[in-house]
Amino acid sequence: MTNKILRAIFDQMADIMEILGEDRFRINSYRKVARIIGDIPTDVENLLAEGRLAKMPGIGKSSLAKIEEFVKTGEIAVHRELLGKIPPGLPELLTIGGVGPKGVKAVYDQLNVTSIAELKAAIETGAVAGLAGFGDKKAAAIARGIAFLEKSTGRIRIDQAFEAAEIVRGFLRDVCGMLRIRTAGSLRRWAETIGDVDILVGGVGGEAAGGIIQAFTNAGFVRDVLASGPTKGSAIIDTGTIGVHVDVRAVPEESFGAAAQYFTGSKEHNVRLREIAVKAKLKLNEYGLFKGKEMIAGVVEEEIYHKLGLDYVDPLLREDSGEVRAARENCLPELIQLGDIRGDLHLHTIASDGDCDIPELVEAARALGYEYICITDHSKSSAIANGLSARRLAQQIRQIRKLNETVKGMTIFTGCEVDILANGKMDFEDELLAELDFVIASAHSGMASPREKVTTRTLKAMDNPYVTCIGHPTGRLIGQREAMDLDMEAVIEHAAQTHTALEVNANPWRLDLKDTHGRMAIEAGVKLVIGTDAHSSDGLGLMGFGVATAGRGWATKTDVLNTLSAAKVKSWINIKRTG
Ligand code: DGT
Ligand code: CA
Ligand code: CA
Ligand code: ZN
Repeated sequence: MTNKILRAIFDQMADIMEILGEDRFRINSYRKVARIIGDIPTDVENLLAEGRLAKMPGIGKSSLAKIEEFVKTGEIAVHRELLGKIPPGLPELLTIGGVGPKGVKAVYDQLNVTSIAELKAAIETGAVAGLAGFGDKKAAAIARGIAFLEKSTGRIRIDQAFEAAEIVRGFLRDVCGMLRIRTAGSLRRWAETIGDVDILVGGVGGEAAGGIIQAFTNAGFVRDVLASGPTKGSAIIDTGTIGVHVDVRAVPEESFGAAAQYFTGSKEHNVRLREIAVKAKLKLNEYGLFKGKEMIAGVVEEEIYHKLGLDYVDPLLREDSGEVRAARENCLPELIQLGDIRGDLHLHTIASDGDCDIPELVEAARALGYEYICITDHSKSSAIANGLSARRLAQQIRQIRKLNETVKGMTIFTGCEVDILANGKMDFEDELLAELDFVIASAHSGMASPREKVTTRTLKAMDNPYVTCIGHPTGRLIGQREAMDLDMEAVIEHAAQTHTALEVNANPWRLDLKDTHGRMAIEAGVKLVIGTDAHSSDGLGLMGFGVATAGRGWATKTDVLNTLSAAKVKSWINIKRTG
């Protein structure tokens, strides 16, 4: 946790110095320290104690002193001084999508803007657009960023929520010993954003429950206590990067299943269940299912569903979108599982903007038990991502073919994440695309264009016989950038017609297609591809987010291309190519 806090502090010092127009060299060295600390897997405190931190390249004497100071005192004096030099509202401006330290410096220096409210006002008067290097387009983009921020306040990404839940669960495991601990709420349903994290501790009542709640609210990671009672505690915990609202509830053993059911929600799903209970002259609440005074279910969640005449409903489906009826009629889908995935078809290497080479990705895939991977670096128009030229891609294809001769137990498909250009054409000629096993077509620019334009461009990309799949179809970045205004029905219909798969991008920033769109696609008979879009070997581990998102869209194994064997994936691709 120290690593993350330090990383954030060094980054913030660099930001503030940039706003203050200080020495570029020092700013860069702080950024570098931030990156190094953020990347090392070992706790900085240990490295420091063992004297290893001092030997790391990029960590100079003065940075080392600051890190030591933080470990000893919990803060860095220079950091506090820097914060004192700027108005308190400025750091918040940096959280607006598309506004960096340079932008903050400009509006602060030239318009004396010191808060988001003032920035909004300055955009409305046209003052921001009038600044050198800004203009109407940039001002409008900032306004959108602010609107987005205001709308999304309070909800966090699922990976952030998981991280918070892990911190609290680890702590509770230590405090509670053998007791049962379960995550509930939207996190257990793998919702794409999380309002707060709900955790249940089972098997405790009376004073023991109060003790557990108290231990939680007194824990070192707690920043603010919102409520603390005999069975429930609410607190904002510090994950090192953000504050996360976590609710912990202690429930007696005989009610553990009922509490899990109740607090997993969704509220709408629970309303449906209670209706069924009422019709059967039963009572359902967080303590159990009751017939008169007699409790007929409560210890295990499954039993509650069964006693209501329902099949057990996977938490992923508990959104009141037809699952209760399907549970009554024994026709719930058999959801895709992580273990069904046989390969990852969206991976970047050092050839474009990734951190690993192909052999490293092969090893990471092997560790996950995969049978194949596909290398999909960026194409030439993605210049900021160091996209490959046609020549470099041709070279990579040769390299992969050679590797396939020596690598055992893994098929490496040749591929590319090719930009869809503004006119819907692909960033490479068909002849080159024909050399690839698997082609992802993705839009990386012009995402704020009108509906008609973004839709037409996507449809046109699917007309290309070599395009296997549309990557992150809407281009959204959760909490940061709106989805493209795609006509999703048209996109899905065209995907079905052209035998083009649609990606469920597993990166928790994207989850794109999202659950409801995935379900529309499946109903139209469109194949999904779940890809991690990994830029490092760790990135392959994100697959679970994609599988859960597809599952929330009612996906079964057969709906997803990369549950097939390598040979079958290949023949599926060839259906479109041979027309
Ligand atoms: P979130 O936190 O906004 O991402 O969504 P949830 O679903 O985690 O909602 P939360 O934390 O307010 O409550 C957790 C679960 O507890 C919720 O899914 C269902 C249950 N619950 C809470 N309040 C009520 C209520 O007033 N009525 C019913 N039926 N269920 C409730
Ligand atoms: Ca919640
Ligand atoms: Ca809650
Ligand atoms: Zn990608």
